[in-house]
Amino acid sequence: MGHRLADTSTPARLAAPDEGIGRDELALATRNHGLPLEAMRHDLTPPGLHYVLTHYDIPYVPEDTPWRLGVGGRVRRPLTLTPAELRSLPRVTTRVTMECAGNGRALLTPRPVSQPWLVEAVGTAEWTGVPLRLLLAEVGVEADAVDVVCTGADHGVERGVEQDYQRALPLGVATGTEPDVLVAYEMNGTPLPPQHGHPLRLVVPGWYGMAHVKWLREITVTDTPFTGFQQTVAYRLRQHPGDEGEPVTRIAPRALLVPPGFPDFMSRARVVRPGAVTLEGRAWSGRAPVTRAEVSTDAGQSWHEAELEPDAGHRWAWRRWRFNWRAEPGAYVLSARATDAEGHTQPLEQPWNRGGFVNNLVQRVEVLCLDEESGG
Ligand SMILES: Nc1nc2c(c(=O)[nH]1)N[C@H]1C(S)=C(S)[C@@H](COP(=O)(O)O)O[C@H]1N2
Ligand SMILES: [Mo]
Repeated sequence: MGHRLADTSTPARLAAPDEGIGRDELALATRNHGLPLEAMRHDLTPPGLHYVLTHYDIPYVPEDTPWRLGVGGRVRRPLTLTPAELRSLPRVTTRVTMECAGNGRALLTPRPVSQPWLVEAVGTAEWTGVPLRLLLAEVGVEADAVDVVCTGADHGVERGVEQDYQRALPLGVATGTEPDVLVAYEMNGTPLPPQHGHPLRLVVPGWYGMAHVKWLREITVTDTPFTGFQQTVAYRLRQHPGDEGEPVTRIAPRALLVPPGFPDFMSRARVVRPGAVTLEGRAWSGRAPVTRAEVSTDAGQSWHEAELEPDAGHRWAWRRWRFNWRAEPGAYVLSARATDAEGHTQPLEQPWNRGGFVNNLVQRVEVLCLDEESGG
């Protein structure tokens, strides 16, 4: 007798054709939260409005908790550092748009059952910390090193596998300078809040959220590719449960609209009055700089060039775009589409995979333009 965890080979579940969001998805959706899209007006997402995703529990780390970051494995001089010691090392601040790889999942058919994001799993912050490459240079990586495994302090069970949250970066990414991967201790100039990884987290500009390990306590250099759950079971693009699948890495391009006008409480559909309506939004890509944003007012049948705000040099952050729309009475579906310097853009057909990852299908925003100039 005794209790056992579920079979470790359980694949993630797909919802049945007419199955609504269930209690398990609701429980995730109330713990984790998205960016209210109107907050995309801010260049930097204000505290508390940045999206949050945590697989297990948020660790309780009061101020007087002695925290140690170990750096070891295939290195010549293993190190243990306190957050205070990290703060005395050279610091870098980078503005980064972070997005969950599962963003857009709940819009897929069939729907993979997991955190049911619509399109709001994104935020932009300035992260301050020590470049990971400096720490790795300090410890002296052995010649046979291949992966840098990052371990968080949170612990849980996922599809039957009990685990610490762990993700690896290839050595070349961990020691790269384009971008600098950071061991961050500040978000927007203040110590990390609990939900964003206090006291230390990894920040990997341009990569989907799963790589940015929060509550970072251990960095381990390995001489074999890391095969942990979050690397080889989760976060892979699979059509069938048995596929090996491609790993999820960098953020695919996406543009979103700041919702125009005002909302209907229940449907969230938008209402505008006839006349000039300035549409605005954000566009980003972790693969190459965004070079183009387009807008459609007819559900993606025709596209118009939007004006991208001047490049302010924040390569890893979203860019604002604007478009002047002349709204006439009627019902519309508004969309926006980003293209980056490598020509990656967004599809009009859903890019489906079993995990519901990297779904950058163009957004659809239903808008009703009223008949008269003034409402009642
Ligand atoms: N230790 C730990 N790090 C983690 C996670 C986690 O559950 N545990 N979730 C990851 C995922 S899937 C995402 S999308 C981002 C979310 O970061 P945020 O909550 O700061 O926005 O954190 C990543 N880092
Ligand atoms: Mo995520």
